[in-house]
Parts: sequence; C-alpha cells; structure tokens
Amino acid sequence: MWEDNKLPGRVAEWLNGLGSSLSALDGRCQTMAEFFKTEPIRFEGPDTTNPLAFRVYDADRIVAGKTMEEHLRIAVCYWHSFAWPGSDIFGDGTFDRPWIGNTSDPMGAARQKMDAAFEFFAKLGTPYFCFHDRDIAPDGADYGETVSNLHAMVDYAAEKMDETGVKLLWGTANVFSHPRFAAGAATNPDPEAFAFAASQVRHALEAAHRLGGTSYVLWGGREGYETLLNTSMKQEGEQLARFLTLVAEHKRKIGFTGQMFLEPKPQEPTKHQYDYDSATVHGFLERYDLLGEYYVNIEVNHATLGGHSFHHEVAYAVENGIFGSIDANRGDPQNGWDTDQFPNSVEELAPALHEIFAAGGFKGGGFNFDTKLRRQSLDRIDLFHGHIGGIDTLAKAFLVAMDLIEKETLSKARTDRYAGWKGDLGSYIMSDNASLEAISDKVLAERIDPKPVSGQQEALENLVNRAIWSERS
Ligand code: XUL
Ligand code: CO
Repeated sequence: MWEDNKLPGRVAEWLNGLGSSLSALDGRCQTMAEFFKTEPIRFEGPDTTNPLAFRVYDADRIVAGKTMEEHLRIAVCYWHSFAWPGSDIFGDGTFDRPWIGNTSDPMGAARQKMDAAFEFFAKLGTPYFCFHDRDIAPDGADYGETVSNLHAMVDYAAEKMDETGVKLLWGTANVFSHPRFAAGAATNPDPEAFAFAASQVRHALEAAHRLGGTSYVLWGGREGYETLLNTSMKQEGEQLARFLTLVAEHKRKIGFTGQMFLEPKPQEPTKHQYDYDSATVHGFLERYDLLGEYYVNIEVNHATLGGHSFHHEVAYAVENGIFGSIDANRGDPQNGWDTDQFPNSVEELAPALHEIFAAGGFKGGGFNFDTKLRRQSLDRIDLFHGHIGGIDTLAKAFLVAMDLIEKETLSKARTDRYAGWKGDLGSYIMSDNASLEAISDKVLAERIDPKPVSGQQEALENLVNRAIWSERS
C-alpha cells in the first residue's frame, strides 16, 4: 500500500489501484511496460537534494482557502511531450521515445503512446492534460477511418482517465498540419477546406465533451496570410466569424458547458495571423457579436512575439472580460520564434499571476504546459526535469502573487492613483451633465491647475522584488 502523505491523495489512490491490478495480472505484468523509471514525484520542500522532487509546488497546500492544485489547474500537453520526436526543420528526431514510429501498427502505437502519457501524468502528479485530435489518433486510409480511430482512442483515454484520476483541461483539433490546410482552415479560399476543418472541430469538441473537458481551444495556426497580393482580409474575417459562430452553436447543441478559448499569436506559421494578440481578438469578437462565447488562452511566448509583455496580455484580457486560460511556455529573449521553453522566470510570471488571481483565478482554464524540451534533452527523464522546474517556478510566482494580493501592495497604489476619478471632478466629467464647454468653463472658474505626481515606478518595482525575495515557500 502507498501511504505517502507527500503524494497528492489522488496519486496515492492510483498507485494503490496499479498495485492491485499488477498483482491481479499475476505474472503477466510484462505486458504493462514501464516507460519512466522513476518513483512518483513528491513535494519535498526547498531543502531537498533530490532533483526529481517538487521544492515549491505542494498540491495539497492550502492558500487562500483552496489547494495549490485547485488554484493552478496544471496540465501537461500531449503533443510536444509525447507526439514529437525532437525533430526540427534541419534535422530528425533525437529523443528516446519508443512509442513513436511504429508504422506497421498505428493504432497499437497510439495506445502505447497513451500508456506512456498517462504513466507520465500520474507520476508527475498534476491533475490535467490537453490534446489535439491528431496527437492521440492516427489518420486512417480515409477520413471515415480517421474518425473511427479518434473514437477508439477517446474510449481508451476514458479508461486511462478513470484508472489514474487524471482529467482533461482542454481538447483541440489540429487543423494546421495537413497540406489541405496550407492556405488556412476556416479562412481557406476553398470552402471544402472550411468544411473539412468544421468536421474535425465537431469531432474534437465532442471528444472533449465526452471526456469531461473543462474547456476547448481553437488556435488559428494557419488563419492568417502569407501575402496580401492574393488575400482578401475582409472575406477571410467573415469566414472565421462564421466558423466560430457554427462552433459556438454546436457547443450549445451538445450541451458542452466548458469555456471556449481562442489562442492569440501574431505570426508563425503564417506571416500574419488574424488572432494577433488579446486586443485584436477582443475587437474581432466584438465586431462579430461573439463576446461571451469565446475567451482567450494566452501563451507567454505568443505575448512576447506580439511585442507585448505577458503581463500586458493578461491584464488586457482580465480588464476586458475575455481572460480564459494560460499556456505557460516562454520564449528566448534573443530568438524571434516560438521556442516553447519551460517557464523559469518568477519575475516574468508573478505580475501576470497577480492580475489573474486578483480577479478571482480561473473560471474554466488553467496552466497548460505547451512546453518543448530542447532537442538535445534526449532522455525520457528530461521530461520530468522540465516539468518539475517549470511547475516549481509557476508555484513560486503564484505564492508571490498571492502575497502581493493579500497585502494589497499593488492594488492600493493603483486605487490611490485614480482616486480623483471617484471625487467630485472625476464623477462630474464622467456624468451626462458634462460637456467639453462646461469642463473648460470649470477650469477657468475654479482655477484648476493640475500638479504632476510621481508614478513611483521604481518604488513599486522594489516592492515586487521584495515580495519575490522574501516570500516564504
Ligand atoms: C502553437 C500553439 C499550439 C496551441 C494548440 O504555437 O501554441 O500548440 O496551443 O493548438
Ligand atoms: Co499554445
């Protein structure tokens, strides 16, 4: 029996289940390969010397009335971690992933990949995963077979989720990799490509619903243009709005109550993408009457590629009521492309987490690790190192954010700065009684003479840094 109080309750239960199914197998357990040679990852505190342990992320620790696990809602992504062999545009796969590459039995290989993925999720001890349709199920000889492969793998995922207690944060459809989507999915000049993408999204949404997903993501990977010489932005915008309207109708029809997210990204793979950043998505949703149907899934690296800070993207979304979820992977400050690295900067994450948790935290989304190992991180165990470090960084940033919220370090400074707008003049300006002429007359009559005040940026930066340095974890 596993009775280790450093393991989240759920994981200990799964291990007990695994123990009894192994003994029930009575000698036949050679059929159940173990892909990751490690014990489940435990919280051991900041002083541990064990590289395969959490130092900060303590799933069961209560912070402001909820466990860290409930606040952070961490998910592991299927695609980079289990479906990608470590290839790049200049070279082949480098990773040790025995579950990839068995082309003689694609469905057997898909089940093996899923066994490896769920073993990893359960040993890491995080509560959620995310997947694209094509990550979990191979293409068949025709589209009909592709759809039945997906259904079969969704059944298998349901069994694995039941066994391990791991849940689905969100599902999505890959409508960007296949050559049929080279000119876009919803925004393709060919309505047949639109129809094909619509079918894939329908099945992926139904799969997420069937697996109890908390939400569903649409990343418009090819929804953009390469050249304006052959592109009508107006036509493509109308197609995208039509697509999103159809998806929202279908969500209601099947009774899926999870939130729907669009994932802003300025470019890559296309030269220019229509979901450029939070503000662009917000304007699009407003223009096509889709506000309240879709929220944003903000990725740290996509924010920086768009010329913004991650803090900016989150603050914009929170303040405009479109905040949904986070992909926690970061970029490289010297590279202009999407490196999808594991988060390692508390400084970068803490101010953004401050916005999220000051506004009440997640309503449906969570922190998905849409993260990639570096291509030279060959070993299977490197997947654990990447996730453990990223999760501890996130947990630390969360504790800093909660400290800033509890002490009202930033909210008080912000409220004080705008206090005049709650006073007589501010309220008058905002009222229907005011006009430009009346305000101007008031300036003369009352000898209004504004005095500049310090924005105190450095003092505030010091407060944030002190919270980072002093926060007890
Ligand atoms: C691509 C990206 C995707 C989405 C899901 O940059 O972030 O992996 O998160 O399609
Ligand atoms: Co992403």
